[in-house]
Amino acid sequence: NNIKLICAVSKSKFRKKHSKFIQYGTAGFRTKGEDLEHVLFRMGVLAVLRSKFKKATIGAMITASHNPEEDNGVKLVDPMGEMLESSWESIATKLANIDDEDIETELNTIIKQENIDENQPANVFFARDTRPSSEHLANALEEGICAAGGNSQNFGLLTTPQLHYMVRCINTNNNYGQPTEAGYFKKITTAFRTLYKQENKNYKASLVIDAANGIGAIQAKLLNTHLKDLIQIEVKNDGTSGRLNHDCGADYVKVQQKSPQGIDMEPGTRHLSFDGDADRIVYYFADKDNTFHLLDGDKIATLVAGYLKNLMSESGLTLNLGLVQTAYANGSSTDYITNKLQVPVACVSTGVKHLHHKALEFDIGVYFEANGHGTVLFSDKANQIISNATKDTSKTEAQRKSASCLLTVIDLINQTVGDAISDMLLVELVLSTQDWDAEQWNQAYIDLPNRQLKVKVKDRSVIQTTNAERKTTAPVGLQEAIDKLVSGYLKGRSFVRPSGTEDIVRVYAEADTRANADKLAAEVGAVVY
Ligand code: NG1
Ligand code: ZN
Repeated sequence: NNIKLICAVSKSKFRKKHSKFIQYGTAGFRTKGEDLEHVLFRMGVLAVLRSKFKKATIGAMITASHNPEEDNGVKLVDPMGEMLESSWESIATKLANIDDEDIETELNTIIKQENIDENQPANVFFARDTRPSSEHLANALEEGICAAGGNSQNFGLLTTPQLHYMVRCINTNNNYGQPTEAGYFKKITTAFRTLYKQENKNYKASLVIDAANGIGAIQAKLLNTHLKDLIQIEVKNDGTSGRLNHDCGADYVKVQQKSPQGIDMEPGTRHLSFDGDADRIVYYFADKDNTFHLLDGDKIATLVAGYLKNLMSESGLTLNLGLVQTAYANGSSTDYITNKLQVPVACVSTGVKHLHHKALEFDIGVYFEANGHGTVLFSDKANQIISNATKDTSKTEAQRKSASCLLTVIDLINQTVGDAISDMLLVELVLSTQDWDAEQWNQAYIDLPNRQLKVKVKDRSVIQTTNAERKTTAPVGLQEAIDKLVSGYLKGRSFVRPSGTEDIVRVYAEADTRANADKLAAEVGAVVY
């Protein structure tokens, strides 16, 4: 049977070569690429079991996102393109860490506990980013799938959100789109072409992408072939010389608050950075005095929510639109959403799955992490109401037209997960519609100066948090110490939390001035340490 074969292949080719514990965290497994071979084999096996369990195609993406080039990772994708259900995260962690000898027993336990029908066919879609270790790890995954008796399709090099899209397509009988690279581009570029406004005064149809020397470069260049008559896209840090994520990419630009290496900022031009697997995006520009301005996930979320709210009102529709953020959202953005946009805003714990989950509570849920990971979710009800409105003869023609526009916007958005390419087209669509340049977009609100720090501690798990990570409950006295420091600053806010992806504690602080934000962050960092 399959389990005997799995154990035989595991013993002969994919033995566990180290005893480092590795956990399926918020972004799957993530560590040094060289430590992952047996994990990938085992995840191939687990993906097959998950596929049998769900009676659907499961995805597996090999990437470590914005981590350094020598790292790698893998995450499983559930049938609708969403992240793996949390209850299976611990199953994955256990299977990845047990000794070679215990695999047989463990697999039998999973099959029994989850009541998996072994005769059910299984199918796994997988893809990888451009890291040097990714191809080898993809082979290990494929051998796991194969040994477990599953079918698979290897998509080669894709962005993370593209793989999520493929999985959703296949499991919805291609109603969501064709599960191919060409199908992906066809869906989003057709929608974009329908809506994009070409004649503009302020908005200029050109932009420069920092592709973090990753997979985003390949895909952005492909996008370019579809849209070159509409918009001029220049791809920098395209992997031909620099190292992946090294002094570039969305995480670098967001945290350092400066332009990446390899980009000469021309005042006024819209620049943007993807991360290593192109599920995050941030914009930035230099003003006429050459001052750097960041347009991060918060600015994207507010731009998009404002646009959708307008379209809804122009269509004469009252749907429940909401925005989801984390504690890292700039205080000014939250004020703006609440007081100016008058859209309800929710705050949840860090990690896309929390945001995604919360956004499902709205008819239209916009979610973005400040770091640029986000998307928009349309409920079935919203889809139906918008679609009906396009044909509703009791509405004016203008209202029906706005409803059609809204319906097309849905096709532009990758609802499975944050997608740098799709988010970029959405931003470009909104800016072209408003005829705004970067400066006008930026004027919506002024970010409070803020600072993020990483603090190395002996055991980060001693820090426990509550209230969407905005307060600590342990160790004793820490929160009181932070409160005391914060009270000394105008517009001060600060929180600390253990990272889910790195062995560090993150400190965040904002205050009225740059110097004060830096000072508050340093002071809070010192009490954590
Ligand atoms: P951690 O390391 O838990 O802070 C980081 C990001 C998350 C999310 C995950 C997954 C920040 C502050 N944190 O998590 O938002 O993107 O990585 O990639 O940006
Ligand atoms: Zn990423």
